[in-house]
Amino acid sequence: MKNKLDNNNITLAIQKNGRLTKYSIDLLEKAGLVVDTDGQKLYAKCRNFPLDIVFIRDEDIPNLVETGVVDMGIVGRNVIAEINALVDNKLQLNFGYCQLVIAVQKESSISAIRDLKNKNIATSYPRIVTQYFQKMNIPVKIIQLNGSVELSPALNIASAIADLTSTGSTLAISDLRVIETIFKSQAVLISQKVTNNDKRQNLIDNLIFRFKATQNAQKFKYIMMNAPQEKLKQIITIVPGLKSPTVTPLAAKGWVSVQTAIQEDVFWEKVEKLKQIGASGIIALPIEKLIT
Ligand code: PRT
Repeated sequence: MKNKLDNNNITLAIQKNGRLTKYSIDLLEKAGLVVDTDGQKLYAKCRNFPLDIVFIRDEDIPNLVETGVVDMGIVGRNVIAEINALVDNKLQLNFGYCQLVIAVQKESSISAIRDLKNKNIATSYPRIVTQYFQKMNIPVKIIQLNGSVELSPALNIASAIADLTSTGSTLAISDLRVIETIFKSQAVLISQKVTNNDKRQNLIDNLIFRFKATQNAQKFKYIMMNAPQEKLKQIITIVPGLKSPTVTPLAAKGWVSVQTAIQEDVFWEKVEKLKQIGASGIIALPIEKLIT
């Protein structure tokens, strides 16, 4: 694999086959990077940026980044914390959200963390869980399992589990109930702590800049509307835009067209207000990139 990569290119490791794979590729595409894969999905080349992508199991990514075998990686925060990898967390990526929770059987008498004193806890995350219970000053016995952790209370292997959850359906199906959330995670972009190569560092910074512009764009919509000119002041207060809205007169007397950026999370609330004061013909468009 290595000799197929171009040494002048920076390398990004993403999960080979799992929950983060599609989101990671989507992120590259949204940032305008055209990726040619060899079909075997071991590595891919970017056609319009000096970037090679390698597809790897997610638990191997932090070490490869830490040791400089690859320049960057996309991986869950949970994996970095469990491995205790010394890497730079460059960007939260807003996907791969999950939580590491302590759960017990629904009918268990255990209701709080302190009830787990001297009990067995099954988990695939022994480091994070050990640290948590040490911090809480509660002695427990950690049973490390690499799969099917949710079955361990029913099999009498453990009184509780510490496992990742996103929708909660696996816990529900296994008749387990959450008593505590001990770690929150999402996918992050990581790079080596120190790079002595300025050229590579420039490329890394450039790539991060593109990802940020893509993320910013997703937080906003571009909005256009017709409005009575006399309401313009009120409209600017509701949707001030990045600096201020673009305002152009309409052929219809006393009317203007207002164009501006609006934050996605307050979109409906603001549109309601705009309608109430007389704005009409409101059109909202996605923004592809936003450089602030
Ligand atoms: O296969 P590979 O070695 O690459 O790793 P993997 O098997 O750990 O991969 P994968 O794809 O399962 O997880 C990759 C990353 O996705 C994790 O490291 C987390 O950062 C993130 N993630 C987000 C999750 C979940 N959500 C998640 N729900 N990882 C695992 N789960 C599992 C959980 O362990 C449990 O078995 O999903 C089950 C519970 O899901 P819900 O939806 O029923 O709550």
